[in-house]
Amino acid sequence: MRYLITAALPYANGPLHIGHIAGAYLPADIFSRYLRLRGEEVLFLCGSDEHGVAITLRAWQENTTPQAIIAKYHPLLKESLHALGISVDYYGRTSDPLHHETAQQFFLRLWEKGWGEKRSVEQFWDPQAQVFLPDRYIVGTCPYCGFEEAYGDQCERCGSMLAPTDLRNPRSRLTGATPELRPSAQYYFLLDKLQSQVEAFVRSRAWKPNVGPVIENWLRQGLAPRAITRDLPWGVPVPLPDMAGKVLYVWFEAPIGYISIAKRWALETGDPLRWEAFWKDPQTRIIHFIGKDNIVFHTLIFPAILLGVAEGYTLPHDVPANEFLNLEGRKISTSRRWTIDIDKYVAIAPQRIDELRYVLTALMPQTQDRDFTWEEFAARVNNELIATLTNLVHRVLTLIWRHGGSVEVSVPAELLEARVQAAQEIGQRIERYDFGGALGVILALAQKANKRLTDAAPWHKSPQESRPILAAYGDLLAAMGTLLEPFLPLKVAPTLRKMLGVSLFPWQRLLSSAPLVEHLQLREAPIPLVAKLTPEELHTIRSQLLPMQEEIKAPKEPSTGPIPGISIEEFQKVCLKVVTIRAAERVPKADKLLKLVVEADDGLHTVVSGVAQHYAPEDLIGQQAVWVSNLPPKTLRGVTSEGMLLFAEGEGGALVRVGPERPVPPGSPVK
Ligand code: B3M
Ligand code: ZN
Repeated sequence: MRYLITAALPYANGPLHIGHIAGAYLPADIFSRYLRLRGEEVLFLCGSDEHGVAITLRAWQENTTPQAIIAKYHPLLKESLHALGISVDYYGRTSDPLHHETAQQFFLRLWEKGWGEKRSVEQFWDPQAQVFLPDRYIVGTCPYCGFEEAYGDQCERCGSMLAPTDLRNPRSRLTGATPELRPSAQYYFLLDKLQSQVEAFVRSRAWKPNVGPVIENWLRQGLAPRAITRDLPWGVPVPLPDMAGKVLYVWFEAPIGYISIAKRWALETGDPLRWEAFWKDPQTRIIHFIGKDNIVFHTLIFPAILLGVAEGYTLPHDVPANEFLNLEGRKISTSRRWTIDIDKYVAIAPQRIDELRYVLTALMPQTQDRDFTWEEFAARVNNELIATLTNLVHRVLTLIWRHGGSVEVSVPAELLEARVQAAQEIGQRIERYDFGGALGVILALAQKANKRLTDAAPWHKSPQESRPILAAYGDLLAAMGTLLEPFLPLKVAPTLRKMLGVSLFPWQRLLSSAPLVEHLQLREAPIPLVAKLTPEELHTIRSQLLPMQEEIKAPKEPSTGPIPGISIEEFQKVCLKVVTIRAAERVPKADKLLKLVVEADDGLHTVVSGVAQHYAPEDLIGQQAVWVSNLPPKTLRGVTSEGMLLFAEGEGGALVRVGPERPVPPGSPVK
């Protein structure tokens, strides 16, 4: 069987974090490696998603260009995946001219086929920033529940889906300015006309239990026409003369990257048409690994595009989306710096990559959100990877080494049978995308073998007596060298094979009860597969990766001494007001500081707040806070702060904004 495996194309505007890896890249890699061992033809593709509004706006906010941002992150993403052993065959990018051309052809073809429609729509324009604002960059009052800080696409309070024009009192999140409605022409993809074709496709597949209901939900609401062009300066230009200055919507063109990257790969192999076997042969299975937030685009919209162009493209065989991985009980967030970035982990712990793969597989959010904690990381490494797996291998090999380094392998039939069954189950679980479960089977196998070894206690016996005991383990250890390969391919599996002097077996061999090896000959003294993870090493790793964790470990002691009392008159000298935060940005070269512009009853004021590690600027814009207004001005890093905003100190030193329970007019006194 031929397979095209893809993993979500990461946005080239930030590093990869552990959530991305556990969500899409590691499952795609384990799956690909397993298929290759089974002898299947596999092409595993990925690449950078280099367009979209997030990159454009970030460039705008940081006073740089989208090109500068992708020039930094495209190589970083590629290197991070490589360092983690994610075995992509080709890593492409959507700024590739071949991608632009391919996406434009798709657009034109849909238009030709009658699936498109040009519509004039009114869109919000930020007069200060001189840009059309994407839906999420507009806030205003929700028409359903009255929440004053609803986003242009959704109200976070009542959950209603919104269009930005539904908002009362709309404001730009970029500048705080009142946006103006301006007419603009956009192309719509008439998804509604393809609903029955898409439904027929969806019903012909068996989806993962966490994916099917999401799809059904969208289908129930009905597929609605969607704008597939945008007024943005950065992206794939719309290939029509009357659309100058507009680009294709990123979610329209990015999935087409799976095709254009296959074309680029084929070109580089010297066989330019080779990609067609992966995209146009119905025998090929196409499997997209993604996170749950991308489900609709991969199961409905992209298939609709493929159906719409009607050029013989194969529809996905499966889209095994994962849920989210949280970090120490909180949602991972790059902008709030609550994250473990892969490039940093790789730099700090290059010798511990398989360990990270192990833990991320064990904690993979396959059907529900999971939580990564450093405590669990250490426990899994020490108790499972070391105390179980490494210990088994080490005990057996050390004894063999002591007895001269070689042993004739002789395995009771029931142990061979147990290995066959385990290999079968591991394969079946991988095929069901239950990677954590598959790894669990290997661990259970090692646990049983460990117990048998402890019970037999060969180290108390003479060489003659212990030899047959050790001989029974040869087959299992040789099998482990291959069973572990999809999961721990960088250090653990290859080291084991090297120590045993065996190579990778085709998966098929593991499914037959014929012994894998007849004789084991160790060439060098065995070393532990995984070195013990000491508390000191763990401390070094985590303190460099997540500085805030240190605060969690040692919470500030509440002061216990007597609190000097003040009179009510003294307290009333403090002038507290509710303000609305209208603008927020980082203070350059200051990790902790945000410069905020707040609105009070007497106009705008600038306040510098030490909360940059707790809030992303855009999350504060539009929020209300309590302001101490009559402090003397203070200059911090060249910015003069008028007064200060109040934040509560939560668990672990987390700073939490203090504001009124319901919105009040800016400048309202707090008494
Ligand atoms: N760039 C990744 C994300 O949503 C998005 C995936 C595109 S896959 C074609 O984080
Ligand atoms: Zn609402």
